[in-house]
Amino acid sequence: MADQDDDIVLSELSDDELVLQMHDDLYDGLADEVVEGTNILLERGWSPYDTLTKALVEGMRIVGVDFRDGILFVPEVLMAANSMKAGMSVLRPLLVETGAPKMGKMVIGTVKGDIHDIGKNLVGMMMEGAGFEVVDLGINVDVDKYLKALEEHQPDILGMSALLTTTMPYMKVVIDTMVEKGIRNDYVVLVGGAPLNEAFADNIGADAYCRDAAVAVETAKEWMSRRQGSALATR
Ligand code: B1M
Repeated sequence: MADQDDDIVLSELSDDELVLQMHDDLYDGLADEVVEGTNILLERGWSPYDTLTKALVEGMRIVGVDFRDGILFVPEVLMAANSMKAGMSVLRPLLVETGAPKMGKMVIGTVKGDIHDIGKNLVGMMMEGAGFEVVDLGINVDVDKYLKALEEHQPDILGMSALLTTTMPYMKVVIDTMVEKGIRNDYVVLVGGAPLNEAFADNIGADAYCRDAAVAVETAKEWMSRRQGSALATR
């Protein structure tokens, strides 16, 4: 693969060829090439969102399939993840740059036991791009850390991410603790991550399940306008 890649000049490829090559480069953990491809697509007038979803997220989806099927292993997937992050770092300033007035505040973190952060980071970026202030608690966040952050930052929204079937039940631990402390209804709780679905979100008492970062933004906006509506109604 490396010899073949040495001969490829990314800037000479058509858009479609370049996107496919970026999927390969992401798969092979070639961060510099992924960054170069990302820049080329942007220079050609691609939107940051299309570049993100069609070149990077789709590349990571392919990695996920081969990881599941035992073709790729953790070290290779880590390299792919680092390449994905390298591409995302080019897009980040473009996705978060916004003249929009502040929409609200969100605290977000990946739950305890889980170190997957690419999806969470993407959600954070897109939320910032939509005008939300985002406090990112990182990965492996336990209930105490979530509660401390809620108290300290007083957000409108709590976002939780989980990518493992073994860690998604921890979201319920956090929500149940919020109920026990009488603060559950002070916040909108949005959850996301590949193994979740709407039924799970309902079941654990979250306000909504967000399939992807774009849905997270739309859902957050809807909940903010509902909250503002009910605040006005009670005045
Ligand atoms: Co992991 N891993 N992994 N992994 N990994 C999965 C999740 C897995 C599905 C792979 C597979 O088998 N096909 C599988 C889980 C199986 C299961 O639970 N049923 C798995 C496994 C098993 C593991 C380990 C246990 C492997 C091992 O050690 N044997 C281990 C667990 C470590 C741990 O967390 N304790 C592990 C480790 C790793 C790496 C470290 C190598 C790496 C993570 C690097 C990193 O994140 N920094 C990794 C990766 C990269 C993946 C896959 C391949 C890709 C995840 C990803 O980044 N996707 C993943 C396969 C897959 O998901 N198909 C897999 C791209 C990202 C943009 O999508 O994260 O879904 P996603 O986020 C989306 C939406 O879900 C949503 O919006 C995002 C953007 O659109 N969303 C939210 C996510 N969070 C949200 C929060 C919100 C709203 C929306 O709040 C409001």
